[in-house]
Amino acid sequence: MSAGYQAPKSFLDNHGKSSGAAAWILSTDHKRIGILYLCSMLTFFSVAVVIGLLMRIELIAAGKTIMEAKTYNAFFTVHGMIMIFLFIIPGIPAAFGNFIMPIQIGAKDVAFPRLNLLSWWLYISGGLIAVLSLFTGGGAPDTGWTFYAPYSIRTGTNVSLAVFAAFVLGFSSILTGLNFVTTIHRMRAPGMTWFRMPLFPWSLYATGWVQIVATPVLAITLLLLIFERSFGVGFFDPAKGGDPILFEHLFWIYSHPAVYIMILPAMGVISEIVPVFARKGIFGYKAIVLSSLSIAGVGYLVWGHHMFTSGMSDTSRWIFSLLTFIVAVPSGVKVFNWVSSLYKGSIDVRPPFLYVMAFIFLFSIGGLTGLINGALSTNIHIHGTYFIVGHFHYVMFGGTGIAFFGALHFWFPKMFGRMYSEKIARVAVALLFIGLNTLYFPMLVLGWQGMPRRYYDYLPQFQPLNVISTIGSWIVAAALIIMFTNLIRSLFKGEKAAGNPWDGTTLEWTVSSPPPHENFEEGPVITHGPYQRT
Ligand code: HEM
Ligand SMILES: [Cu+2]
Repeated sequence: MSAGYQAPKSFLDNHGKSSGAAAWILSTDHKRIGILYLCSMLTFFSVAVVIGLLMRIELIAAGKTIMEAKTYNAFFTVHGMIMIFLFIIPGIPAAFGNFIMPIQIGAKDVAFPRLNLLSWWLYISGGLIAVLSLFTGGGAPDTGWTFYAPYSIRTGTNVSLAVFAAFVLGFSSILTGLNFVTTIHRMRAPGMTWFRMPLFPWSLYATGWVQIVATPVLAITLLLLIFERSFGVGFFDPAKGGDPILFEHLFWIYSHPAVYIMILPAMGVISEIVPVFARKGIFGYKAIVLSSLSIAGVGYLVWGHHMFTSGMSDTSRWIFSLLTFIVAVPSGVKVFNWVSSLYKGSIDVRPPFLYVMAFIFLFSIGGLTGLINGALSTNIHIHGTYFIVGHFHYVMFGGTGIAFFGALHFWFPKMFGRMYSEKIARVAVALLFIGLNTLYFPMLVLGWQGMPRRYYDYLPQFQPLNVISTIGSWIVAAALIIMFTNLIRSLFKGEKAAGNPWDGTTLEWTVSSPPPHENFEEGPVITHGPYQRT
């Protein structure tokens, strides 16, 4: 319900009237905040990609190639921290959720526009603190993004500040979740019942609850770690009677649900693109909604699958393993529904749809290798190897990253009012698909053969596959450069976009591109489901 909503009038709340830098970073307009997030996230992402490329160059040959072992340790830590906390967790909700979701539900803004701006400020502050941690204290942290005790307590590097950065970023995430859950409860247009709501807001709703419920656990864990480092209180340090396994439990009680914060919005994006380009409704709308909700419900119960080799009873091991298999079912349901939606559709293969195809393939490899991790016997064999690195890159980059760039190509005309070259976009996504497989598939094989993760060196027999993987990283880099050049160029030179360039059916396609101040000339009234074509 948007009744009673008053457009803020002050300079602080300037809804997109002025274009100075101050008007941007002080704007409470959800569309501007979405673009702020998008630009800042892509900046951090680019830095982390460069670090990834440097790591891959180090790994092109056995022994020292371009950096010291200690530098490599700092690199995988910083790369992981940026990719997780500054790119993939805020990711789709903060950029596209902010810009698109209020329009999709027929609202003028989110429920708490000022809180929304605060979330971005916390995000930027967290990012800057993380950068500061690289150059202060003992220098860049070298623990891996997981900050496992007891090493994280003893290392001389600046773990405390890095952990504090993650703490601040966690607050940003919680506030975004609160804001979106409230918005979706309170601000839907008249007539938009729950089951007339598009699937992207549904996915953000499920994600919002996970952000609210799980992230405080991370905040507490990180605070305990800071206390431990500052005052030696002895929660996690075995030398003081503490328990390092406790840290792992607390960490994964957040960080497994966090993978749903990463993947649910991605699934939401795919569920929007599929019906538009298949030119028919979505198959199993309610099944998709329920699978999002059940992932958000059961996802808290499987964290132990990260700790099968850390020492726990056989009973808890098989229970965690069983639950892991159960939580895979709803993801399977979604893939089934997307593919069924394409059946007998008159598919229009445009760039956003190519991202969907890439997503379904890459995410399936990520998901199926996840089952190999979830099975007890195989887990023990591949624990701590490159198989894990291959698996999570397939899920995070091949899944969420691809959905992020798919969303960018889907909503770019809406957000910026310009079209990009579809020909160049096709080249970029094809190259990205080839590059990702060349980069990450060898990692699965290397891990299976026993190459451990987080080392700057390896046994000589692992060299050929490592060379292939490094070549893959250059193909990915080329694809990203082509993609961004195409998009940035079209910001200035692209053809003007119509209100509904893809023939979509949800509300964002009923307004101009970019959408007007406060989104709708007249508040919409909803009379049917989101993907109905007449
Ligand atoms: C061009 C793109 C990328 C390249 C070349 C790359 C490469 C690498 C390499 C070489 C490692 C270290 C493996 C090890 O020694 O254990 C690594 C770790 C990691 N990467 Fe990437 N990566 C890329 C993109 C991404 C993306 C998009 C994400 C997530 C969204 C991501 C998340 C991570 C994480 C979480 C780690 C683990 C860090 C740790 O062990 O603490 N990477 N990556
Ligand atoms: Cu997990």
